[in-house]
Amino acid sequence: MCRDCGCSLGPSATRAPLAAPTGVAGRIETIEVITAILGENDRVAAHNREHFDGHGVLALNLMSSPGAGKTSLLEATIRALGGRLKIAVVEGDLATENDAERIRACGVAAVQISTGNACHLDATMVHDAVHDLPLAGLDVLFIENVGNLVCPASFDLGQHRNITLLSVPEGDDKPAKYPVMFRAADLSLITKTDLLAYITEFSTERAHASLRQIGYSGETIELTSRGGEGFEAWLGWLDREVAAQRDRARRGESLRPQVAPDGALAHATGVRPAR
Ligand SMILES: Nc1nc2c(ncn2[C@@H]2O[C@H](COP(=O)(O)OP(=O)(O)OP(=O)(O)O)[C@@H](O)[C@H]2O)c(=O)[nH]1
Ligand SMILES: [Mg+2]
Ligand SMILES: [Zn+2]
Ligand SMILES: [Zn+2]
Ligand SMILES: [Zn+2]
Repeated sequence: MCRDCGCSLGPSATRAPLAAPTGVAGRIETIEVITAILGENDRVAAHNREHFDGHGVLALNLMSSPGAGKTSLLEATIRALGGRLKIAVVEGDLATENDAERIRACGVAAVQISTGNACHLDATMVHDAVHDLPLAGLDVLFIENVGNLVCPASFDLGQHRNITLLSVPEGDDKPAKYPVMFRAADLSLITKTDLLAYITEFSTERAHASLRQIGYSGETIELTSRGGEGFEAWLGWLDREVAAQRDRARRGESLRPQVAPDGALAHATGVRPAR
């Protein structure tokens, strides 16, 4: 990605250590540190997005709780597209190379980020992962975030769109319980709908109502990674977004997704932002 940009952001060069001092002065100091980190994160995210825009690549951030079906969706999407769109994937997990290996087994380039104990991806991790990735000719870069229904929504990675998955076994009340992540979504996917026949407590009507209740007004698609009508609707969304990104790139425009930075503050300090 950064071959000709004179990038000086070497691996993890921008990550400041996170101190955790105590007391009021310590809290204020911690908030200042977090605010600086978020500012730095936004700068690196903008750098990533400039590269994506420069090549007309659509970058999508997939978020959900662990196991909601992000990697399965990607595997099924790659197979269904049959090479029609050129895809690369960044995988985020605390540990293992499992998801990247699953994607590579489908014939697509994948870079695994192992975050260690970090429960979300940040822009520097994504930058380091794609620094050497050739973007020319790529249509879509999927970034599969760490399975976590809370703080991934608080960090801009350089993506254009956020996609949040809600799987049937999780229950239809999850948007109401975890509103930050669902509110930040441009597209919500209700996944594993093949299980509706067995998990009869899940009501898709209640899931839609739960999304409306938190003020979500984006599109929602019900699907299973086993294929079918909903899956076709998802592929249609993807095609429209790829075309829209190419148009934006031609016009020299960009698109920043919704980010909820307050969540990062609360996450790292225990301090709730004032309402
Ligand atoms: N029945 C059914 N099972 C699914 C579907 N999608 C995924 N699964 C299963 O759900 C489990 C988790 O799927 P993954 O795709 O690994 O989920 P993930 O969100 O990538 O998980 P993490 O990366 O660990 O957060 C696997 O056993 C999948 O086979 C689906 O549409 N229907
Ligand atoms: Mg996964
Ligand atoms: Zn770089
Ligand atoms: Zn660069
Ligand atoms: Zn986190």
